[in-house]
Amino acid sequence: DRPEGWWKSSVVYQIYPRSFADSNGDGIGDIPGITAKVGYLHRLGIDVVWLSPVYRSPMDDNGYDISDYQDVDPLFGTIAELDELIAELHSRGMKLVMDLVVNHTSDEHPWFIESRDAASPKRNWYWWLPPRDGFEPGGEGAEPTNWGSAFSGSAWKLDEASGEYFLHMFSPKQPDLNWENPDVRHAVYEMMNWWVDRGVDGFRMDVINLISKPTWIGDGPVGPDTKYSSCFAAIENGHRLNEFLAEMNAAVGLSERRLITVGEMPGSTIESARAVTDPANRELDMVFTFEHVGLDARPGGSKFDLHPLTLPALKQNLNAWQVGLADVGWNSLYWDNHDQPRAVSRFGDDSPEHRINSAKTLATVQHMHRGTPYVYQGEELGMTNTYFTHVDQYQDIESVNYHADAISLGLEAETVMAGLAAKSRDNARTPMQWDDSLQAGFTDGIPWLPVNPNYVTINAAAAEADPNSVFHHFRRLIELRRTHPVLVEGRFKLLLPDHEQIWAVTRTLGDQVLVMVANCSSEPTMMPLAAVPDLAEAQILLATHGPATLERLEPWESRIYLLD
Ligand code: TEU
Ligand code: CA
Repeated sequence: DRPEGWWKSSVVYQIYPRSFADSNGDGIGDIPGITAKVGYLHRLGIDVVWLSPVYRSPMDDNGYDISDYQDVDPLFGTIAELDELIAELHSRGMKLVMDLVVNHTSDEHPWFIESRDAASPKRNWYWWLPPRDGFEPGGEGAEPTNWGSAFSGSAWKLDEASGEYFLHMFSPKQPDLNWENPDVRHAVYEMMNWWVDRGVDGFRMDVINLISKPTWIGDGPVGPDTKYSSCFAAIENGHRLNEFLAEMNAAVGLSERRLITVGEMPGSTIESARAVTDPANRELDMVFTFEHVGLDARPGGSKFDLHPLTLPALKQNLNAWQVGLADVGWNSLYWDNHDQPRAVSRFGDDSPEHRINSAKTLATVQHMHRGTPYVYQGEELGMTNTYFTHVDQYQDIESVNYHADAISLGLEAETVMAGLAAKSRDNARTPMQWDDSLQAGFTDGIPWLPVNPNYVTINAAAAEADPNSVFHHFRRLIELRRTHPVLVEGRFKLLLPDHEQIWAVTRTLGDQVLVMVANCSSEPTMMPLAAVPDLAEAQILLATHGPATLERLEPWESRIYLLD
């Protein structure tokens, strides 16, 4: 029961299994824990669950390093328990999207273990290169190129036995697969079909625009505060990407079987996204762009190198993607995921005075754009960043490695810690806050990452009981999507593009017009009435504040008006 384009009107909820719900007291979330919470997701109105990896993994990158694509890691449960989760979701008309991580495997995957043997037929399933000309294996600067990994250090690791280096854009325990090899591609498609046959409704594809490597492999320009060049810049959006995606679509019947697909594409542009999401090309349904989540980092620098974000820059970037994909393809809409800091802390104001209204207003802004909204676990509660104060509190490989690297490069400790506090992925990975009992009801053991102390007031139980909570605001937005097709299909228009506080947009379908006015600042502001349609006769569909005068907007006040 997946009608054509069903995913355009769906709302997707991302679960990071390690931090969602622990059923057996080991302090790590698991699949039975998720199954027990499907009712909660159903009450929120969620259509699709995107499940971050639960496959067998050494957990070097919390499951994004896979050693068996067709088995569930015992930490998360069993294949049978995953089948139960799929059945539970399907019984409620909900769907499951698995996380497809096929740019790289774990170095403990049998494929890579075999590939280490230079004489094995699987040698060219990965990217192996000899030391740079004139260098001995292991010598300083002997790596084949000056590419740096996303998790610090070189993107090449020497394998002593064969005296050659292998490519790893992420951790050394995440060797990149060689997609030039048709045997690799067919093994991936076979695995995907196996999952679709088990009832999976689609895939979120991890860094899928990195799979096509360049024919010429050489040094790139070195960025600030590092001695490496960006491997992403050298590799992303490779020349065979569209060919591989079309081949995958045909081999797995992605379009034919109306599966939902979203490609995570660091460095994707509107142009590359148009090619990938144009239905005529039968590649993917939508992509995750990184442009809007890159605006608050120094251009060309690391994500931890903070840069002030202005509202016009944010509005205009999202607008460019609305305009760019208005006539072809489709947008994904997200503020948050397991790699990003918490939206209300980053784009809103998580102070006690403004947290709830800014979380609601960010949700309204997201849902008023044209595309499929993605809600990250806890975003519907207005969960905040975790504000760790010592580097030892961090668990994320990216954060721990960055700290060591930055300090060794001589960056000031407090600058580095401020960067981590603002951007560490652990901000999104503290356990889901279910209620005000010990450990927020996440576990009756010791959680793998500390629960945010604000769980006492910020938790699902309190939210569901409070009709004015962020949870019910999300629920109403999701409900509106069902009752008002204009919210799904309506043509998007940004108003007041340069206003520093107000985010105003319209959505138009036939003679129906939705108008959103949002004060995305912590100061009150006056609404230039001439800039919006006449709202005197309009009906308010959803608002953060009570009855108000048209032209005044309180801090983080937003309203959705219906004109028809
Ligand atoms: O993330 C891809 C990616 O680009 C992130 O590493 C991002 O650049 C970085 O975290 C800053 O936001 C995907 C997964 O979502 C991430 O969890 C994995 O660590 C990574 O790929 C490797 O699989
Ligand atoms: Ca557990």
